[in-house]
Amino acid sequence: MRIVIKVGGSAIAPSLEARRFRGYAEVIKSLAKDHTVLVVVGGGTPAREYINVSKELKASNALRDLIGIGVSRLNARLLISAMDDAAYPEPPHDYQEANLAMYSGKIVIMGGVQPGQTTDAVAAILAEYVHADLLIRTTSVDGVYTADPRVDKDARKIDRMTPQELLELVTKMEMTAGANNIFDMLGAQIIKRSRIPMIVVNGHEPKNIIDAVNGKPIGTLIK
Ligand code: U5P
Repeated sequence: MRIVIKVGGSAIAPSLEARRFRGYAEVIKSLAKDHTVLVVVGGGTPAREYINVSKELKASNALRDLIGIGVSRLNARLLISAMDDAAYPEPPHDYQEANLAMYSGKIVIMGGVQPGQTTDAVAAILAEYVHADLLIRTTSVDGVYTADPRVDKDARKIDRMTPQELLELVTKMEMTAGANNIFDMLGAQIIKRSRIPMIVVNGHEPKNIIDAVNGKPIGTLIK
């Protein structure tokens, strides 16, 4: 299969620690033995820190987004560092570059590309562009919930939903630089039109990605 993995910043970089990048690198390398794997990495806590300071300094939203993109690319470089020679050495700047890099046979690892979206949209558009069979999104909770489980004790995990239901859920959320949402709206729209199945899993345990690829009932399936 051709698989795009969106590694949530909240899963790989809640703080910057080598062990988390190592954990992801092991799982990604093992998946790449049987599959073509492309990875998009989010910004995590470091991006939120930079974005908060830039907000205090009165940076525009677009500039804050560019700062977020810069940090996601740094996280991509950290993951590349953990991959020995298995990864393409540079995070591509756009989808075309990523597509070409994929044909090198190396694992492509990238961050954000342009203001006004998050790395969720990057992962969805990349998945569409390269005709991926599956998109996996790792996050800091066990899947998609009816509300944020960290603040709402009545939040219920959804095992399976349609792309239209995902779109309706995310349309209610606000979009600001560094926002921590289930999936961004543009990404949800792309998922809907391209009909690529997506599985949202808890990324604190990167092995969940392997279970999801192997069809085990885990996280939330959006199909
Ligand atoms: N970002 C963009 N465009 C992208 C990817 C990321 O503007 O293509 C910015 C957003 O401000 C986002 C932040 O909130 O970088 C960190 O990315 P993420 O972890 O939210 O995906």
